[in-house]
Amino acid sequence: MTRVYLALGSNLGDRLANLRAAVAAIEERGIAVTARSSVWETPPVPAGQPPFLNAAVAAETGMGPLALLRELKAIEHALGRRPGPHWGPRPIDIDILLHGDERIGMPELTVPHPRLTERAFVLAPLADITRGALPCIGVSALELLEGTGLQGAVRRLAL
Ligand code: A4P
Ligand code: MG
Repeated sequence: MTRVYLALGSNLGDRLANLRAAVAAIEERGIAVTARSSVWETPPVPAGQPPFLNAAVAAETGMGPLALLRELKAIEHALGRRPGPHWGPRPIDIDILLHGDERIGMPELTVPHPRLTERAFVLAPLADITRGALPCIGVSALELLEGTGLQGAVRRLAL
């Protein structure tokens, strides 16, 4: 079994229901969720679209990275995600942040997630469920979050 960290984001429809449905679907597909962050309200990047709710979960899975990506894409589709503009509004986005200590650089999958270290909307939830140095990265999510200078822009909604 491998410990993975997933980032979830929604800025269309019932955002909280979308996040909850995504976590339920992840578990239904046999990916055992072991920790979940608070829900955070975050300004959209880039601006000009509705604000996001973001969260992160830790999970244990026997799936390899590509099999996991396929499952997550199927969940996104089942929850109403359809191809749209890159970085455009979406009911649900599920990204693989980390997959054990694997480094992957394929056209369809980059792990650790390439923008992980610079995004408060990823790091604030990730800091809820991790302590100490992140695998592959060697720095804690909290330190990275402080480094963004954007801590004040994201807001914790619920524990
Ligand atoms: N892909 C490559 N690496 C990964 C990975 N580690 N995890 C590929 C998941 N997918 C990965 O993703 C496009 C392709 O990236 C996938 O087909 C997969 O093969 P997508 O989800 O279809 O499209 P996207 O989300 O628009 O692109 P991307 O690159 O995932 O965007 P980001 O960087 O995730 O940005 N602002 C706030 N506040 N909160 C957000 O959650 N999210 C985005 C999306 C932009 N702004 C945001 C938020
Ligand atoms: Mg994505």
